[in-house]
Amino acid sequence: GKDKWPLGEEKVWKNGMRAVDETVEDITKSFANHVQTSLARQPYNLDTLGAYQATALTARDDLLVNWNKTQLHYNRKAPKRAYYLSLEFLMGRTLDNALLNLGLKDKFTDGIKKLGFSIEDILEQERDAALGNGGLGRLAACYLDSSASQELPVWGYGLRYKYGIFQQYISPEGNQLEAPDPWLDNQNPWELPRLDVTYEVRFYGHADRMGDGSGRAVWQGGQEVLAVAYDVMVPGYATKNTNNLRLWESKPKRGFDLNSFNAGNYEGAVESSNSAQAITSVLYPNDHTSCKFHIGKELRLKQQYFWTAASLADILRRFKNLGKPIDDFPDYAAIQLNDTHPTLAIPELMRILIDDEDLTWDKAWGIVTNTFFYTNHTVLPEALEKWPVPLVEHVLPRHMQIIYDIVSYLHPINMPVINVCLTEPVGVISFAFICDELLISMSGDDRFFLQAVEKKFPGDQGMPKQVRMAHLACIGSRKVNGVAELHSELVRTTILKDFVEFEGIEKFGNVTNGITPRRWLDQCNPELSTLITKTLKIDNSVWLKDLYKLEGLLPFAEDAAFRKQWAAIKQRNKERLAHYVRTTLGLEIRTDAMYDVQIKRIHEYKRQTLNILGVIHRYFALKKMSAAEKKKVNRKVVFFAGKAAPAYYIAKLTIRLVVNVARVINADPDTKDYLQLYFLPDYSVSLAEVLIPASDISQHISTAGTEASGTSNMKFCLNGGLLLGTVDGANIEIAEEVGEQNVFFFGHLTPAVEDLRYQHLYQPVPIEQKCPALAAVINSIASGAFGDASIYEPLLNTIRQSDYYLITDDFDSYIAALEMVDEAYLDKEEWIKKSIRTTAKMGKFSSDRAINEYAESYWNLEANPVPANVD
Ligand code: GPU
Repeated sequence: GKDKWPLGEEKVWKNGMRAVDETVEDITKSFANHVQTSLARQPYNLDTLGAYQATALTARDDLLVNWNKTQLHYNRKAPKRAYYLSLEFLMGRTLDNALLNLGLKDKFTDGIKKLGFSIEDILEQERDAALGNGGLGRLAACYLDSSASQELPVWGYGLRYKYGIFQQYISPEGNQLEAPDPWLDNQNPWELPRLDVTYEVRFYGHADRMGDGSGRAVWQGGQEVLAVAYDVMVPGYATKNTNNLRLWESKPKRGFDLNSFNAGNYEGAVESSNSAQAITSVLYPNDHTSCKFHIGKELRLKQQYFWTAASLADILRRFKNLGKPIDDFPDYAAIQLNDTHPTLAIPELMRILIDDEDLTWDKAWGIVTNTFFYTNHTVLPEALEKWPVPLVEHVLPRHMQIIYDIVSYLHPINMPVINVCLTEPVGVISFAFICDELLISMSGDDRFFLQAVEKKFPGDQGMPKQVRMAHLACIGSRKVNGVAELHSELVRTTILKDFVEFEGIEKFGNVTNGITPRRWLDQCNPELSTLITKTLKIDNSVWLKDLYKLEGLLPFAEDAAFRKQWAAIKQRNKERLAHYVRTTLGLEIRTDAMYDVQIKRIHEYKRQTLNILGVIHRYFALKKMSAAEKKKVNRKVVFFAGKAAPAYYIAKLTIRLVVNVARVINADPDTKDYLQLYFLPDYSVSLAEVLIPASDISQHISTAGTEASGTSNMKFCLNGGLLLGTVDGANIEIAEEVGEQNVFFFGHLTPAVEDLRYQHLYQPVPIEQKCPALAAVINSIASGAFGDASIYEPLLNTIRQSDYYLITDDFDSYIAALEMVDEAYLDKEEWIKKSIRTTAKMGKFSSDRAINEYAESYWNLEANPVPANVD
């Protein structure tokens, strides 16, 4: 059978099998061996990068031993598996995390030192794997860590982008500049190419129905592209279980067209090969955008189909190896759709079941709707994915037929999967992606789509019919969930309201997001982790897997000696951040101040504008103070970081304003001892790991009802930073846990938002009258206090005109909340108590809790620990 050793002698095999490096000597031996053979280098000229590579290869061998055991174990037991389909996995660095999860950090540190290197220097050599935009992609990474740590058989499926999220530079004028992120330029030790695991994926061509009433069709012609698997090991914490993340690379099916080549048409010869490679060449940097802002972005649609088709083919192959009847598929596979990006998996599985497996429509639909689960991550209307029907018809003719068939199958309930409104207004006016700009930059392929639109809707200025992916994902899934209580309620009552009515409320649930405490405490804040372990008097592997154990810290809030240690760690984390800023930007920042941090994608709804306007307000208040008055104020350093989508004009202006306000404030001798402002460029997972532990207060100040959950709020609180926020997303649940007295809330509540927006349009009140403090700030910008005023006009106009995100409504209460923060901070001891209590109550926000909810309530999945003796 398949469990037997091949031919030769079992003893010889067993002798040859590698074990996990257990001793410092094993590690140094393996390191030296990799230097000599894998890297082909000499020890005497090994630089730090080389040392990183040898360390990574050594750790990788350990991961692979566990990875192999895990796959063997799963294959033998054949449990139900879950698959997490995400177009983004924002993994960050791997080495430190791998060593901590393996429990080998200390031994590696030791061994590396013996070899003449420092582990800190080596860790700094690694580039982030930045295959994601923000929260959605980082959530996927946390869920992989928790799945492995909870010993759940979960595989991730994504794309192996050659270029991750762009690198951000800030020009001297304060403009964001984008550069490619060639993260694979150094070899990537964390992936395993599986050049033999490939699938063919078709695009275009024609789909002909069989005409026998069966609903079957034959899809032929067009372009065929190869998907090649790359596996990334995902180690669990303090367990052998090591899961897999499979990323697909696109490759031409045939290298190049030899006929064209021989005929001298060299460009033509490689054209189709280039178009195949383009599919996985770059991550789309537009967070929270529907196709409305990349109209006809055919390449994005091709990415989505390429990835879902390859992943489904792989999942089905694995299922078929079990030899079970196809009807049992949902008992062996649960597929989680991370937002609507993988929704094409629904018509794709229908296609396979009907056209290839010859099932009836009813049977196929039954299997599909028991297999998929859909997580929604936003209710912002402009962020809901819609694909124009002519584009889908062109790229995926068979899938368009199936989508139409789904519509008519469900016709009795007449669900609006297809948006038949041709003249839908183009988004929220203040959301300043300029469609025309994007149309100009379209490729040849995209122009085909426009011609098709023109043919179908001659002279029509409006949009063609669109497939609403959230609706398709909803009807094709077993369950739908939002990512925090408030958000899930909004999903039920707004965007999917009709579906709740037709399908029943039971289908619509909530799983509040979580974060992995391994990376977001143990790894990024080692001193705090050590203090917690010492204080709780339990092994860190216990509380890091049961985060509710942090409650044991509560009584220590009353312990002055403990508070002193707690505060000293925060102080050292500030110094670490100051050191980072000194070495990367050459700037000297003070460490005897409150650190106030807002780090996230730049978006109007997240309201970085509110924050910068508040900073300006504080600056002018300081300017008016006497020296004696200033002595009494709280010193503050404000940090911003985050990327703007390259075409998001207003977001880019926001960055420009922050940078120019910083220039003025930091140079003003009247105020610079009391208020400093920094925009840290090129925000990343690794930068977050330095910023978060240093924060006293962080800002999560979205307009109520717009931030689905937020996850950095949880990270700050876990590290003892307090929260300044609106009554939105997971902020609400954080306050429920830590108590309202330990958070700073302000602003209007969700139910008020709609009326306020209506008033802005139909009963506008001048800002001078409505909010004089804000008017003064805006006028200062408009009169050139921070450089050429005309530049900021479009940004200021978003507030002066429709003010869709309620800056004018929330400004006064925001300033009041900032004052409460200052007042609270002046009482140092009380502040530290709040900080300790906050960390102590973060148990709920472990991604272990979240992933277990998915496993139990949705996937029906059980833990499968890999036994010690598996071989
Ligand atoms: N989110 Br939609 C993204 O990061 N990108 C997106 O395109 C969409 C949602 C975020 C939400 O904004 C954030 O509130 C949430 O915590 C996160 O997804 C994970 O659910």
